[in-house]
Amino acid sequence: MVGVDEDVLGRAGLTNKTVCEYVLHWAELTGAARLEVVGAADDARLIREALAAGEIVPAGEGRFYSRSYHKDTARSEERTIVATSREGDRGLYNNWHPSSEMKPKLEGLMRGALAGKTMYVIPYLMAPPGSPLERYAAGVQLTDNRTVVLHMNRMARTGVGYIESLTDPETFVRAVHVTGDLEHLGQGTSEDQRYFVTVADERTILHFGSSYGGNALLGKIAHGLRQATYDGWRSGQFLGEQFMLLGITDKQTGRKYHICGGFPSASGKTNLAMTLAPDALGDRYHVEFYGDDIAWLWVDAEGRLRGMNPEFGVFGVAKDTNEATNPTALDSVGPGSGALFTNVAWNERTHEVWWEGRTPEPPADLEGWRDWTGEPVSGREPGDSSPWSHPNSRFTTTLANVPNVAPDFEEPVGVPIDAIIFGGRTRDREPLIRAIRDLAEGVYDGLTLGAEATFAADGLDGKLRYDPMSMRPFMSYPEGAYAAHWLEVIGRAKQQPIFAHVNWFQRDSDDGHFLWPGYRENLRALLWLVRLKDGEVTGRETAVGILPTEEELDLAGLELPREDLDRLLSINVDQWRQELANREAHLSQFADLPEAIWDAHRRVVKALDETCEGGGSS
Ligand code: GTP
Ligand code: SPV
Ligand code: MN
Repeated sequence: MVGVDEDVLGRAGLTNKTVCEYVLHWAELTGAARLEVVGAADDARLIREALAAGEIVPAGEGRFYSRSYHKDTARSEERTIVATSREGDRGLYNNWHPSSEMKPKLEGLMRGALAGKTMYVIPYLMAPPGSPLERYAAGVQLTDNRTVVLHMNRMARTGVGYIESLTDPETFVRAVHVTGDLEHLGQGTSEDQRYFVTVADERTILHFGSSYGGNALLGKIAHGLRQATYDGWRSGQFLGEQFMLLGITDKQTGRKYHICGGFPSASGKTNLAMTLAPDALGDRYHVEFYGDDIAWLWVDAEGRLRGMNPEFGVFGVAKDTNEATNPTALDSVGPGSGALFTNVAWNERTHEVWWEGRTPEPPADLEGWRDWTGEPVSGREPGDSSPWSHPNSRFTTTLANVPNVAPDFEEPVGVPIDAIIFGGRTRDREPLIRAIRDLAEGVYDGLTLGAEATFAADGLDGKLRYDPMSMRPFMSYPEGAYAAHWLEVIGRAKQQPIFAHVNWFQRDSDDGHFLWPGYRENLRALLWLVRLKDGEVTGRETAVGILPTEEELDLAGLELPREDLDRLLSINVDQWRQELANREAHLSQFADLPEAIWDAHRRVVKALDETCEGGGSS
């Protein structure tokens, strides 16, 4: 016998028996006082309730703001676990534990945790309806947190209809979120109570101890990446990757290209995916936005590699978003957008929001401004230069709010993929772009993606580390099998995509300035890549890939110092030799790495050896 009124489910139109049983099981275990089935149709009411309860506050017309607990502002990689019943699923990065150990632990933490509280039931779909991958996309999140529901409504397609229309009523992800008593969870100490567990072989997600981002919105990272990656591997059908996805139309030729690619968290996916062409190239090229954080890739019956964004919204980094860097992002959070801001600075008098880099200087009139912790900035000690907004503060808005969203972004068939790029924050060594035609060398390049970690994960900012395919925090099965699955899935495509490694973050070793202006200018590198693929340019072969020559890169309207351009378009052989030695050690940690990847590695080593004695630039 459970305490809740079970009829609520039927009245909400939820008739799927398996779903109802799952909901009632967790209602009983958590001791929830009430059930409420919610989705996008309830958003306006939930906003009113959240405003009345002070969980969110107004932030301009039709926009809202909330702060998260100050020890709950980013993903915790340490506390994130993939659990299964198969020891063979243990990888280097997936923090594997037996599900027989983790499930009772999480059940213990969640037992009784919702006494007196409402359990919200959110049916959702991580795909456009009708997608060939729909059977992997359905889920039902349970949460005790109304603000989490508001985020889910923006980040995923939500509503009873998505779960009632399932062809196989059993194939939904069970996603349970309990916020926990945030002030007493010992975050970051040896007494840490938080656990973010994906029980991948049971398609069950159990997250305890956060109300923030990917820790709490379970459709996004936990389902859209960790679970999807596991499902894609076990079914042999698809890849789930932390990728942005964009389209470029050449108005002169009428050709449209689709490019997807992985950069680690807070390394530029949202900015690239939403980019506009630089002014000087805008008459010819139009860029369209499909997705900024996740892409699922598969090969269709005709042998074409296709990709789609399973998400419905954007959870974007606020820092440095402004009219110059990302005007489309600003438009997407404009008046009436329904956007939610988290952990930025907020003005209690005017309801404006501000974050570092929004304008060159913070607002001059300090009256009413409170920083992300809720403290008035006017009360700060002189010389206190701590940021007004948290470095991982974010905005949440729907894809449809992005002005250059592709007209076909909801097409269930996805889009054909022409190119796959990898990149990250690398202050030296990596040139602006190097293209790779061979599949194994492309996968090898992804596996050896090395970059500086960012503030999107607690306590890692600036740390140099390998982050395979930008999936290190989201990897759910062993890396060797992951590489083999990549070779297998992409290998099926009749038309192979071109690969490339890009780097917008190379710095001058003396004064530290970025050699490349970045943001909208990044399109220039991508245009060169698709021209290379089409055979319109040839580039320059190096040991680590094909680099653009200066003439091939369209630099119209862009002035760059000569030394910077030379550095951006060349490789330093000595640095690369050192890097290749590191890669050998890195790859050796992966069990069962396909021989094709080792062959690719050896080819690059050999090519570097033959480049020139003693090193220097090439
Ligand atoms: P997640 O949502 O965490 O996965 O991040 P993301 O990869 O989508 O990163 P995002 O585009 O939000 O960028 C993160 C930070 O990098 C922001 O502060 C951007 O302003 C900055 N950034 C993005 N692109 C560039 C660029 O081309 N050059 C420079 N210098 N900074 C950039
Ligand atoms: C990331 O950290 O890569 C994100 C944000 O996309 S979160 O949803 O918090 O994981
Ligand atoms: Mn991300």
